[in-house]
Amino acid sequence: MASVLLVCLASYLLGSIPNGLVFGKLLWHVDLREYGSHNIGATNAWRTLGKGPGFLIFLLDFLKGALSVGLAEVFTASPLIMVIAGILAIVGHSCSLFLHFKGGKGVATGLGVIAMLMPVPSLIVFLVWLVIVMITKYVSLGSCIAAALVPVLAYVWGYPTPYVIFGVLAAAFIIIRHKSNIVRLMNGTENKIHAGHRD
Ligand code: NKO
Repeated sequence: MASVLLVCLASYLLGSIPNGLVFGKLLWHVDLREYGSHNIGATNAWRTLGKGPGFLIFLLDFLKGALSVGLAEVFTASPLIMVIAGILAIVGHSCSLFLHFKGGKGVATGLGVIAMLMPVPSLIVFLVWLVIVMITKYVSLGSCIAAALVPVLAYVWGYPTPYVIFGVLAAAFIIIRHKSNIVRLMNGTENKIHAGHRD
């Protein structure tokens, strides 16, 4: 029981680490919340600071999700706790303890989570995201469609019900976090991605 509580706490705390904000300020002296989409995620780091910083923030945010599920696997060996740890990492990223419960949109952390929970579907989800982003240049569109695909693939691949439920919850959460992007997409005012542009 103690290990379950510790894993849950660790996952939320790991998720809460605002990599984009911390490293943006530390390495590039830029507060990502003041530029571009004002988001602290990898996309806004790429947009505002450049490709290298964008990739670094993606990697660090991805690791928060992967590590949380990995810790749950090692310390509890319970698929249900792995799923809960994944959700807590995503929620931590978006409702960070260190940012007055604000934060990012949960995409890179979510990919880290599903890479551990369901490796093959996560690869497909990533490839779908990549194709959409390359064709449309809208990262948010890619993220929302990719997220919606997670529960579908979890079901098709025959994963246990908690994984499918996780997929539904994570997709809904991520899409809700993209509310302002969706409004911009519908208005035709969403930013197309290009690297290293501060506006
Ligand atoms: O700044 O509002 P913005 O335009 O930055 O950013 C919108 C964007 C926010 O997300 C990010 C992270 C980008 C990471 C990209 C690689 C991951 C692609 C895989 C997507 C799969 C997500 C499914 C997770 C379900 C749990 O969208």
